[in-house]
Amino acid sequence: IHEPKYPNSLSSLSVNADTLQKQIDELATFSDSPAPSVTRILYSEKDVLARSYIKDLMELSGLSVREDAVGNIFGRWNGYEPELAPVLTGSHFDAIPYSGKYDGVVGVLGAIEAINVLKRLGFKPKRSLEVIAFTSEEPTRFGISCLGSRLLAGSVQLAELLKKTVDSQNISFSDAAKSAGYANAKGDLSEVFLKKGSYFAFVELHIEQGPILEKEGTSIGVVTAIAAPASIKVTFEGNGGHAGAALMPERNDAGLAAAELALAVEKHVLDSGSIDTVGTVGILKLHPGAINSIPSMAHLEIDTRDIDESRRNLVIEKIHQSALAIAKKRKVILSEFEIVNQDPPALSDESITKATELACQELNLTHKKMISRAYHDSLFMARVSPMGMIFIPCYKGYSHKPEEFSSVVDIANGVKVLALTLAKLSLS
Ligand code: HGY
Ligand code: MN
Ligand code: MN
Ligand code: MN
Repeated sequence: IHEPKYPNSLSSLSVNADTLQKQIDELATFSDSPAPSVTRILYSEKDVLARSYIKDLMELSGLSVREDAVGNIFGRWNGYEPELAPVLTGSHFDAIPYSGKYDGVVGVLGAIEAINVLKRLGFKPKRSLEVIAFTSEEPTRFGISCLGSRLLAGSVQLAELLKKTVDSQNISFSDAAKSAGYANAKGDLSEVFLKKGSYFAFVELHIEQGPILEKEGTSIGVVTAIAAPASIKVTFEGNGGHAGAALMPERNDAGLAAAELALAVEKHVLDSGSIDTVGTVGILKLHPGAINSIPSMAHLEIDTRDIDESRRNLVIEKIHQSALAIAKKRKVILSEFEIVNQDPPALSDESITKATELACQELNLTHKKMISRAYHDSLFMARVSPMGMIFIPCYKGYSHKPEEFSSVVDIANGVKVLALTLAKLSLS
């Protein structure tokens, strides 16, 4: 009865762009910082509101909704061969402090709209199509990036770590999860793990977060690989003391050790000789944090990435050597040097990039292959499923700040390409 039927009336493929924009704007109001900035932290009240908003939209689109123990949200449209591995698409909806409203969100709300597009066309999926909204792609609350997708990818290490992880207010991961309605997140998180082969394909729609597509006037980026991210926590401890009375030769200022290490990070990154190596000290905290007290403790968090994993690892090694040398020279204690994550890069699967390129051709949209310098849940989904990503242009490449912006036309293009990519994969 069911003939595999690829949408052939492409001209009638319509995205409800205004509605989608309204949804993006509405989701942005669930924020702990004032507009135009967005701050939405894992398991906060605003995060919970965003979750119900997304689940409601999934249900309105006729998807059957379920959540796993940490709150990854799935919405499923059953195919006519429901025993086949489904095609999954989605992104995240948490937002780092004072960021924008498009990062992640475009790939969640856009995925639901892609399903709507296909339904309006009368498309019938062979493989089931599923939308996912991932839990905590951003590392803001517990210092762990891609928390939901890392677990889906079967990270035993993370499942163990989360049993003892606390946030900066000393709230445990399981208590935070419980407060958001995920009481099962206290036990064995291995139930979140996906078996390899659970999904036929995973596709993520996302803003580029870089300037290339906009600058070149290209509509779609077809991602071929995702750069390798790593993050490191460092703490120096000294004696502290009175900012007036303690003479300079007597001091071992933990804050100055941190300042020196921050500059060393920049130096080691620049010394790699490649423009693809980047490093950032995005967190630098001094204790006790008083103008007239010598810092007795300094805490840094370092983010470093590269498309070349071994080159990035060399930078990490050099940062470690510098931390040891600075501690020795400044007579402070290096009480913590913890590599929180040191992830390899991921490659897209050719079957998915091909489907996306074909979709662009059919839609007459200009496109180019590119790498992703930002990381995404796709980095981890690639471990359990063939993976692909679709990028759309964003204003000046701005991201992780309130000025982040993608036009409604670019978003609609992304949704169309996603819809056709899903259709192709569903029928294969
Ligand atoms: O930091 C990243 O690359 C991502 O936006 N979370
Ligand atoms: Mn982000
Ligand atoms: Mn993102
Ligand atoms: Mn005093």
